[in-house]
Amino acid sequence: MSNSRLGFGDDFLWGGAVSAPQIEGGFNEDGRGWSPMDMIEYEPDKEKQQIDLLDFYTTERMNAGKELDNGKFYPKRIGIDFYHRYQEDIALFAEMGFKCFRTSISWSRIFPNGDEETPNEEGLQFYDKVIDELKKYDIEPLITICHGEIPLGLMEKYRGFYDREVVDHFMRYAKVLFERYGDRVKHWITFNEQNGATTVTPLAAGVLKDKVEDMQQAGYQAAHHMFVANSLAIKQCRETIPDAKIGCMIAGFTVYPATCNPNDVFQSLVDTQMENYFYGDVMMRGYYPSYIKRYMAQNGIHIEIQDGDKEILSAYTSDFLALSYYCSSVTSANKEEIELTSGNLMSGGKNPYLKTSEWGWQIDPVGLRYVLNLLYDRYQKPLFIVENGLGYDDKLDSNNEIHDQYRIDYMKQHLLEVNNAINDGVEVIGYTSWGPIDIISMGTNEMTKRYGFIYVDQDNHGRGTKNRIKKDSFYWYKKVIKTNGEDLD
Ligand code: BGP
Repeated sequence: MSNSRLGFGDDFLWGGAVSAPQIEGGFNEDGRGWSPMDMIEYEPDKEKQQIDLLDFYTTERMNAGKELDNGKFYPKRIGIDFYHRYQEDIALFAEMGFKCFRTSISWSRIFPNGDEETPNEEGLQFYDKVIDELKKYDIEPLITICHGEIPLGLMEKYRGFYDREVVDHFMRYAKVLFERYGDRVKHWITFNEQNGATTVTPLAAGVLKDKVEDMQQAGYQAAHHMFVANSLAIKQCRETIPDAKIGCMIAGFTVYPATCNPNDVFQSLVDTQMENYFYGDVMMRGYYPSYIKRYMAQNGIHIEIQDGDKEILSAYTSDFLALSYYCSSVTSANKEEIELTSGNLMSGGKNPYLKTSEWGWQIDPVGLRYVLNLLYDRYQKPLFIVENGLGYDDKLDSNNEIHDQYRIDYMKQHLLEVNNAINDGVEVIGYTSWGPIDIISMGTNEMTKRYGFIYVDQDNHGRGTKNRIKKDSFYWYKKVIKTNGEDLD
């Protein structure tokens, strides 16, 4: 590598990231309550397609899922059985030299219905064991408090985060986590991809569709309640664990104008404001930006902001901004004229300069450098890349091996651009690749959308030995970590 390359900092947090509903399984063990993720069934006719997750967010479909033995398969109920195999999996992460491992806590393991006064001790003990196992190998846990699943009980009794009461339930839960794990966990994220609250409200804010009349209105109100919850959690975290860092997280969207027509360029600014900046602005700067107030006024969106909320938002801003990044898109002033392709959380305009993954996500390493610069320029606080990777339908060869050079290429190109961003002056504190071990896909519910350095012998129907097999990328990532990113070949 050239000498002009600054390199990753000595404390750079290399590792991997997963979420509880995609990895754990054990859905009905040790007192766990229902999660909405338990109710999303596998749809075999939708192979290699994004399924419409939002279709599942109705009382009727949630109730249908409660009937056990209804003949349907719900992949997130079994995950990849991390609940019973966490020791083996963490040993493999340690072998790769992980400095950090991001996972979420399943809220309904701790408060099965969400509104109990006291937590479920058995649920707490599971995460004690996971955290202790990580610490045994000096792996820093990075805990997401809520990754796309609030207890189903809170969605049924209330309307998810649309209802203010849920903030109190969230705070009781968060306080329990800080008190229980604060001696060992020094890095926290409040909500996964919080910018989904206004775009995929049922999923990100836990709102059942039949419970609200106007989902857009509900989305903005829920987003506000989640902002308040984020700030109150920061306050609580600072009181309980003064030496911890607590960040917020967004899905990082890079949106290019389809042409250099000034109208397209302006549209890309508007899309960036709505999709990226709005959430970062409130949680990193501590106030509602003017463009969103204008948007809400023009669209008849009225949100209730209680006395004291504005003060809380401005007093407790996040220590770092975490982001996921997978792909970029293009936009235009005439949106109906652009061809769409799928992407993380939502589809976007196709870019003729980019290739796509098998699932249509546009591969754009430079887009990562771009969004890192954009966000750092704006907030001047550390950034943490907590998701990035390539979903690929890996196949075992006749020797039971997987030669995933395509994944190595993808990650190498992205890490070079992270390094370029660092050279640009951006402060990046870590990189946790998405799904270091194959897990259930969030957006397709498939097992065959594999991101891992470790293959899991399990198919879309949950069949297989569940044996773990190291892919070529396993050894590659081990070397990357060992050389602190110096050797990316
Ligand atoms: C993000 C989610 C993750 C993860 C990832 C990849 O939006 O935070 O949970 O799954 O996307 O998406 P998918 O699993 O659909 O490929």
